[in-house]
Amino acid sequence: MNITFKREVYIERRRILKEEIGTGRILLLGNEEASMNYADNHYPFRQDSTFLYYFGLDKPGLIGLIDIDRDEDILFGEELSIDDIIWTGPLPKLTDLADQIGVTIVKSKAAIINHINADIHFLPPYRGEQTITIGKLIGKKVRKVEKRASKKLIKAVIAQREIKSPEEIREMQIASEISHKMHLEVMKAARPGMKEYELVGIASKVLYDHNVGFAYPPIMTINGQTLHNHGHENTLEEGRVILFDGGGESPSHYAGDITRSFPVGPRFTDQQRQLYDIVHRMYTESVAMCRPGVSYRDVHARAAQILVEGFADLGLVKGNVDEAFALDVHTLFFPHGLGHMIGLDVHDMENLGEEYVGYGSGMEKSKAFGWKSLRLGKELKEGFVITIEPGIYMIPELIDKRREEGIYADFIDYDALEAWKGVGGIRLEDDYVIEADGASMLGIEMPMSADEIEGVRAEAF
Ligand SMILES: [Mn+2]
Repeated sequence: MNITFKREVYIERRRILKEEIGTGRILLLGNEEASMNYADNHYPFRQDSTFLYYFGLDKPGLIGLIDIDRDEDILFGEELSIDDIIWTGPLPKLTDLADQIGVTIVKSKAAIINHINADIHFLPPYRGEQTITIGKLIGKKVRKVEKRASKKLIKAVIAQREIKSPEEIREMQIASEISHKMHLEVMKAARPGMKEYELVGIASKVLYDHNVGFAYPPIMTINGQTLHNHGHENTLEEGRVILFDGGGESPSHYAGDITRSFPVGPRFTDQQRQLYDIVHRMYTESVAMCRPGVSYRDVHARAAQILVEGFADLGLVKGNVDEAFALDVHTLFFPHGLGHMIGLDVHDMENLGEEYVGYGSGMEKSKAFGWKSLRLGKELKEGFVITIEPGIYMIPELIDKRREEGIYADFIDYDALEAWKGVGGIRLEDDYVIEADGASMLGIEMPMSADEIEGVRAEAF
C-alpha cells in the first residue's frame, strides 16, 4: 500500500479541520471489505474518500478519531496475527503506517467506545455496515443515525476538500491522462461489427496496464440517448454514434471522468455532425466562461441557450429563442446538468449531500425538470476541479410524451423533429481545474472537434 502524500500533508489537513470544528471529537470511519455473493468473496476494496483524505491509509478495518480538546489523532485497527499473515504475507505494522501519516496513537478497535461521547461529530454513512457501526457506538437505532450526522463537520470537510491543492491536482492530472489515453485507444479500435463489450475490454486493458480501475461503471453505447446505459451487448453498426463515458482512477484514487462521442464508421452523418457541432460549441463556450466568481448555474444556462440557438438554426426550435429558453425547451434534449465537482470521488463528496457540495450559501437547487439534475450550481472558486459535459440527446419517448402533452407546441417544430428522433446521443466531457484567470483542462491533448474526431476515425479504417 502506498501513502500518496507526505506526513505533513495529513497532519495539516487534520489541523485545519480541528480549527474549523473548534471543540469535541471527530469520528471518521474507514471502509470495510464488502461481500459480493458470500462473506469472503469481496468487491474490490475502495477506501472511504474522506478517511483517505485525512488518514491516507488505503486498507480496510480502520477508524480515525480526532479529539480536538486533547489535540490527539488516534487510529483504531488491529495488528496482523500469524493467522492473518498466512494469507496476506507480512505487511507493514499499523504503528509504522500510522507514523507515515503523523499519527502516534494506535489502539485496538475495541477501545473506541471509550472515546465516544455526546460531543461526537460524524458524517452521514452510505454503507449499511457503517450505519450499524455508528448506531452501536452512539447507542442509537440505525434509522436515527443519519439524522445525527454533523452538519458542521459536513460543511467543514466540503470547504477543505473542494479546494484541490497543487499536489492533488498533480494526481488528478494523472487520472485524466490515463483516462484520455483509454479514450484514444477505444476511438482508434472501433470497427463496424464489433460489440460494445469488446470496446470495454480495450478500455479496461489500458487501465490494467496502469494498475488502476474505472472510477465508475463505464457507459459504452451506440444508444447514447439512454443516459445511464450500462449494458454493452449491442453490435456496432455503421451510421450510429458511440458514446463512451469512462474514467480511470489515479493509483492514489483520484477520479477521471471523460466522454467522447464518435461515429462507428469513418464519418458522422450530416445530422450527427450538426448536433455534434452544437455540443462542441456548448463545450467551448462553457470552458471560456469558467473562472472564479462565476456561478456554474450561469454556465449551465449559457450552454442551454446555445443549444436553443443551434436548434433554431436547424429549424427545430421556432419563435423567439429567449422565450423558448425561458420555458426550458432545452431540457427536452439536454435533461442533465453541465457538470459536477470531481476529486477523490467521481461525483466528489456526493455522499455529504449535493445541497452542500453543489449549492449552499443561499443558492438552492431547482426542482424543475432538467435543472434538478444540475449537481453543481454554486460560484466557482480557484482550486475547484469540475467536469464540463454538455450533451444533446434525441430521446424518442420523451419527445413523444412532450408532443402528446402539447408542451412547447409553440416553440418546437415536432413534425420536423420526427426525422431526428433516431440520431441518438452525443456528449463531450473533460475535467477542468479552476485557476485565477480561467479553466485549464487536465489530461492530454485530445481530438475534440468533429473534424479532429473524423481524422482519428479515418486513420482507423
Ligand atoms: Mn461526469
